[in-house]
Amino acid sequence: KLKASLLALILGATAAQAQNPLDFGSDIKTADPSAHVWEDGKMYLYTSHDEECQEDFWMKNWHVFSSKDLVNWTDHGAVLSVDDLSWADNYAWAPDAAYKNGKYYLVFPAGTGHKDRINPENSTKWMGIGIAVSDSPTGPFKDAIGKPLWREPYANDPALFMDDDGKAYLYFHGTNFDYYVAEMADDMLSIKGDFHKMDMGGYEPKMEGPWVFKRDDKYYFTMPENNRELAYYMSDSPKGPWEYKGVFMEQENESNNHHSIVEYKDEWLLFYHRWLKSPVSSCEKRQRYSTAEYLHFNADGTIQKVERTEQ
Ligand code: FUB
Repeated sequence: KLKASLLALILGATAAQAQNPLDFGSDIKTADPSAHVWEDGKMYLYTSHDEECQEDFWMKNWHVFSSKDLVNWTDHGAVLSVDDLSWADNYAWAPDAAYKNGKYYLVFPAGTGHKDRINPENSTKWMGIGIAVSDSPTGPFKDAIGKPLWREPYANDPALFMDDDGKAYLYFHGTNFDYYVAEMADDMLSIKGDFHKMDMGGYEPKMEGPWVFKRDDKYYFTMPENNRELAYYMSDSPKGPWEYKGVFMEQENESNNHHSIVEYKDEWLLFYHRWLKSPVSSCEKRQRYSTAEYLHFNADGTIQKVERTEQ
């Protein structure tokens, strides 16, 4: 509660209003929050959406939430669904967004088929990276190219980083949980050249959801190491090579985590998800909810360890 109260006080709300997990006004289960502050000064979260008591991450749509104070949130609903895609019918997993030249771009993983856990050679599942566009930060978004921008047996967790010079970079993790990067073309609908496997400085655990940000001319590549602990690397370039710096949030409940980091009103914030028991659902299992904490840096630019806020 302490951090939630501080969050509210600093941002001008009353402590009593603050909530963690974030209060979206319903018991909606959201995961993989990608946070962005656009020109109107509001915080926008682009999230994936778990079905009630989900089993196999069969996920069907993406939501957008916005807030002026990080306490009161508006759910703008499902801004894109796999039903809107001609090439996928499932796996609406972790999205990200970018703004360029008056348009908002949503990058997302989606796919089709099934994973056969007993006989993996019978699996038909594949996932690709799509891109959708809208005139509004809250959508609705429309598939911009009618096919995946990139397709692999497993291409997941795209992240878009917009550098100060206007160049956009797309990151994702591929079949072997390696990270790839490419610069986006100026129209944001294709890439310049090819994706390159990034040099992670020789330290390569199994990895998921990348998130890149820049602070004081240093680039930070952050990710859930082993899907769970949030760890980071630093570099002088958005394409690496990257130097491993360590874990800044420990794992919880031996469950996946997926996060984003953004500066807002001179504070750095970490958005991520927790697996928590619903106060109202009949589901016995923990389910995913979007959550936020402050992030603090040391004088040398390294990230201080973050503790989860109590419910
Ligand atoms: O939400 C579905 C998947 O779970 C994401 O793509 C991963 O990063 C993990 O959070």
